[in-house]
Amino acid sequence: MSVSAIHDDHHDHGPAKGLMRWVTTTNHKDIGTLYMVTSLIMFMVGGAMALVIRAELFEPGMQFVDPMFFNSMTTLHALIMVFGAVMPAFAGLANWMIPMMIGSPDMALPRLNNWSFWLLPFAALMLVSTLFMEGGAAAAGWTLYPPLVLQTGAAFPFTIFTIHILGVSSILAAINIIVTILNMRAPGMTLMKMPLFVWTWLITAFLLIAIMPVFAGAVTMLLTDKFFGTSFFNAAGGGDPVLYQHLFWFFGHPEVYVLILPSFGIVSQIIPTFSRKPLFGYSSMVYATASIGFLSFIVWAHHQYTVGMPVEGELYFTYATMLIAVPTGVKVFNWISTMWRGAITFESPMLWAIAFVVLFTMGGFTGLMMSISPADLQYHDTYFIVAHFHYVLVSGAVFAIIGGVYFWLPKWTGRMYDERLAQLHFWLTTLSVNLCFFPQHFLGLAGMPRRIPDYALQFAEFNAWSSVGAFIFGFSQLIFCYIVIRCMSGRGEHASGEVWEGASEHGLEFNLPSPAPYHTWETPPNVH
Ligand code: CU1
Repeated sequence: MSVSAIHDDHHDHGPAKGLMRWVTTTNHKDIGTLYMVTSLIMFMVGGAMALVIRAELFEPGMQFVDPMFFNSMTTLHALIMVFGAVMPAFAGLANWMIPMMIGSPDMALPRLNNWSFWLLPFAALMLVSTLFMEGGAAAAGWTLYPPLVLQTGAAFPFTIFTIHILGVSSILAAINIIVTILNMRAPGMTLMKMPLFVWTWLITAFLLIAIMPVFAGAVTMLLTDKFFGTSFFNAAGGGDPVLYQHLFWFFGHPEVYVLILPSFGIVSQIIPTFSRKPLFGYSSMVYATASIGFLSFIVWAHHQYTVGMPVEGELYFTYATMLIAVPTGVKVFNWISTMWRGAITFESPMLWAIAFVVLFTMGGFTGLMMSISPADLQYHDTYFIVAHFHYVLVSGAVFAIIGGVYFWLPKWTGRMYDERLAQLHFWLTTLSVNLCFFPQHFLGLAGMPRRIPDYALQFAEFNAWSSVGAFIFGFSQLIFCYIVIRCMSGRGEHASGEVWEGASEHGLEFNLPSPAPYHTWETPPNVH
């Protein structure tokens, strides 16, 4: 093809318009937006399911739903929040921010990028559609343990197919992120100059590539046990259901770090900006993230203390798990040291970041309690576990994501969000998240099991408080939706080119060589 033919071809078609622009886009900012919007929608869908759960648990007895539907809600709430809300939000932030943070014109593999996004909404739709299949969703909890999961109905193979598609999507995105970071950095952008968000995502991407195939393998073994006569997890055929737990948690424990490491990165961008100081202990942050990533692979059986493993195993997994508190502590101290004697201001992104540090640390402490195997016999499968992981994932991961959205939304949309509404959103959310999840610690310690639609009378009061908190939390997010939609639809004050001016030389841009494309927020001209 001659040069003029290429030119003519370009001239005839031009860039796609309307819906086709979004379907065919290979632009990292468009794909980032698609991921973020999908994440917000799934956050609201998964949140609605949480409210069904909390409505049923508002008082003892069965009021609104039958037990099987309740089980479907707990299962789908978890799968949707993990795979449909939090992971896509991180992928969206990665798409928007990583190329600009490392001075690259786009992701390294733009068409693969399009494909890894578009797998997601279809997988998410199929997952939600299992609710309407005969027998309801595969209601065995998000961990899909056999033998229970093998008793679920028509939804079972569809749920597994959904997991395969989500896994392919995650692996492709992870490959793209690694290739981009390793090959597309601007001259002078050495690895140890990269903003922390880029570092945390690089390590997260390696975790994803290592664990998703394990999960895919484990659920495929479930599938063959049910439909092709194998007995991997069937004791009657020489298998062992505990084998599934080992496979699942070899995936599942690193997976929870996939859900938190990018949050560490976001918070490490926000805190220096609003403290007007460089991040304290940059290299120790990088090594701490890498240590957490490594340790996440060798602690999985702390989820299985009650299966009757040898005492040596319990000791090993207890000590190995406790070791993770060391690099995590390094991070928390680094964030505090960054704020120490800084000229701190409390705009919304900073409020979310500070709340993250406080509340995530509390979730970390309860995690430390659960790591002690003899004590865990008491906590196992109780609401204490539910309280723990919601502190880590809601006031941890979700808070960091929301903080990141407030931090970067003005840069993405060119509009400043409404700071007063955003402060209202922050305080309503922070108070209600604690009202919702703090009493669940007491419920768990008093012996209330998780994943049940009804409970004994003595648990009534804390459950009522928890449900009130959940509803305030849920409805407060409508404020967030309004704020985001307002900026996206081009209403509100114009944001300046240097949104967090004064702060910015010391914040996220402190490492960029100049002139950095990041400052202008324009896609460099060679892209389109
Ligand atoms: Cu774990």
